[in-house]
Amino acid sequence: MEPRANFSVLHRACALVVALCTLHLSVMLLFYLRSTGDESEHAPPSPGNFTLRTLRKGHSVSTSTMTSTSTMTSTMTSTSTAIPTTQALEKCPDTSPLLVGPRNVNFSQTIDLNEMRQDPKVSVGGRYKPRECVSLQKVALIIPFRHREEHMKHWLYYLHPFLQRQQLDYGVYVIEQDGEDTFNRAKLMNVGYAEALKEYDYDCFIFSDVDIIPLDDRNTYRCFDQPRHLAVSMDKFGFRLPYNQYFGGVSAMSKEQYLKVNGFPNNYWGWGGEDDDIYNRVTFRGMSVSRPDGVVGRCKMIQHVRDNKNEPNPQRFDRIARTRQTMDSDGINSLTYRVVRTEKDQLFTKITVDIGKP
Ligand code: BGN
Repeated sequence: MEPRANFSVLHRACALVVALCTLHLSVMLLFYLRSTGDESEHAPPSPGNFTLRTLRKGHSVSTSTMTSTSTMTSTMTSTSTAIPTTQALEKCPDTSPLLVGPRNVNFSQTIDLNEMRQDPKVSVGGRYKPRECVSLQKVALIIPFRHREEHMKHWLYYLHPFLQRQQLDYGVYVIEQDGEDTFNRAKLMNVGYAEALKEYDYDCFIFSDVDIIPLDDRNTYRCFDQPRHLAVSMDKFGFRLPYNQYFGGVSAMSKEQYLKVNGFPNNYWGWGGEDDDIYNRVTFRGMSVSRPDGVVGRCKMIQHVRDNKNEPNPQRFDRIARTRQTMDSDGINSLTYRVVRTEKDQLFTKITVDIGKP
């Protein structure tokens, strides 16, 4: 009996050793498998994973980089629950959803611009761009100016909200003629074009009198396929065009259109004719004038007495008869002036210039 009992004890001990070995092997196998899984996470990542990590580290990826990298966008969408995402801004729509249509304006109310100056959306110099989308155009508003502070207040008061509802990326440039010599509206327009471009890569220019306020925000202050006349239906003219070729008050030209006509003429001193000259330039370069309809294009002019030193220019008839001969040598390519002073208000940039005299 004794050897049998010994054999049984030995058998049990062996079974225990085998069980322990199996357990040991299983545990080893388990650790091995887990460590292989971890390693695959640390292995050189696929482009998708790499992007995700980059984004996780720094959330300050610029918008433009995000839009141009499609893997980034798709990775972000699929893991959007885990990562705070910075939305890529889309282009603004052709028609802004913020438009309200016809609005009344009242020139008898006292304007206080200080509240408007507190608006954090407008940055110094009268610059604005929408936060909700990327504007379709970068628009510089050029306003020739002298001694019209009251009109300027009204313009700023009505136009800033108007342009913002149109979702434009814009800047306001008031170009003041220094001194008291005869006024030259067209030359100040050329100066505005040149000065605005030194600040920002504008692609559209709105040339506006300081006293004209549009009444309907569907009249978009932007550029079109053809040079655009915007002040088409003015109260002063019974809400209609005074004549078919009229291109005064407010007009819009893209950089390309403007350069094609060599800008405005520089030698119209005093009132009248310079807008007819640029109209001629437009047609001589094979372009036509586009306009909004007479309802959308309604606008009001602030009544005022004629400015000093802006008497009707007696030479204007002769000059507009010669546009074809003069337009290549008189314009943005022959512009000379001297900046006297630049002032940055919260709502506009005012550039005072010496443009000489007749
Ligand atoms: C026109 C003026 C324009 C002016 C409009 C509206 C001339 C040129 C000689 C025919 N043109 O008569 O400059 O914008 O009236 O006021 O004077």
